[in-house]
Amino acid sequence: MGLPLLGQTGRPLVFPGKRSMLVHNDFPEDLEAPTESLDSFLTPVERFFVRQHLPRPRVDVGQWRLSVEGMVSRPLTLTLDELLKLPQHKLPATLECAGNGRGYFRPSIPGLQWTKGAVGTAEWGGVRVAELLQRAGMDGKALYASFDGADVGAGQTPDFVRSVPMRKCLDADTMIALTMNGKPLPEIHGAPARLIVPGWDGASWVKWVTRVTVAAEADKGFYFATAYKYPKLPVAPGGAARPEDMEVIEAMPVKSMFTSPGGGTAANPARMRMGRVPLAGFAWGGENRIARVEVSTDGGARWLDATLGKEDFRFAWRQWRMEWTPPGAGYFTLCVRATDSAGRTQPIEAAWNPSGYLWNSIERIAAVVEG
Ligand SMILES: Nc1nc2c(c(=O)[nH]1)N[C@H]1C(S)=C(S)[C@@H](COP(=O)(O)O)O[C@H]1N2
Ligand SMILES: [Mo]
Repeated sequence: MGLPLLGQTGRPLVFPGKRSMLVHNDFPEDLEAPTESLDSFLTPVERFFVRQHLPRPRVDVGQWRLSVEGMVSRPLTLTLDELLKLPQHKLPATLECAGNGRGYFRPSIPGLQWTKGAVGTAEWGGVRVAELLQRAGMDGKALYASFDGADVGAGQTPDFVRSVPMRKCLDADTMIALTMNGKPLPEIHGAPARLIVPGWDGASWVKWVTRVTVAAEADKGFYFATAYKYPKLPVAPGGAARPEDMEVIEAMPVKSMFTSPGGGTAANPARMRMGRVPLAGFAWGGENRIARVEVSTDGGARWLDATLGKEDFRFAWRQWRMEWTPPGAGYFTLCVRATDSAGRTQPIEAAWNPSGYLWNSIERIAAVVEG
């Protein structure tokens, strides 16, 4: 989509630890991974997308504290060292922005024009939220925990606070992560601590967390009460939905992508030589495992099962592969679609919605085989 690559915008761009990302915004940083760089089960930090609404806060880890307050009998204030001494949990999980793919909706929708790379998978390590709530003596009548990060509202942009319903907070895989791919969480991904809400929209994964507030109600601020909502009834493309018909996005839908070949639009098809062509990519299904991935090399007329990768975790994407020998030179439309363990599969065309969330159309890319 003609975005500048890191370092190609004519001025020095310094994004700590990042390499060759598509730059949607440089301040605050919104960076997307080129699809062909997402070729490993765990996404290296240097290729992991970045999304933030507000300028990245400066966090002094010595001064930083995590408080657990609200409907609790023993409010907690923990240092990073204290958190590191609590039982640690580890989990590979896929993180995707609800707006990933917004750039493909027609009519187009204002907001970041993400293509396919606002997604990645890391191994997250840290302390279970349930462990913290239990230590704090949570009131059994609480229905939500709200998570606030060290970033603060700026200008017209309000503070970023997100609530998570108690049933998901108490899930053994919901955690405050202190590590990403085995190393301390990088600053740009929320150091020293961020929330991991496996299978759910990235907006819930609050970075630079400083405060957990246990409550009977959800937060009433913009980022929970208004943003990141999806219409419960279908909306005609370009239409509107009544606010009372909007629901908070929780678990993500089923989706798949190609990482090999990368790119591949009709105007700029992926190019390859005759012979054996490795096709590969990922499929993921929110809170569900991937049951099946099918690939078509003729625009969807005939589908064949892809081979699924050995890494099979409930909340992480599943790699798929297929070797293709093109029947001859020419132009091909390559497609991939996934089905998850709940039997959900991808639509031909993702439902248009006013904020452009949850784009998960059957993936279609263009390839030219040279004779
Ligand atoms: N404190 C804070 N946390 C945040 C955000 C933010 O703006 N502020 N953005 C959220 C959104 S919308 C997404 S998609 C993920 C992106 O996480 P990443 O930058 O580590 O990839 O962070 C989430 N956590
Ligand atoms: Mo997001």
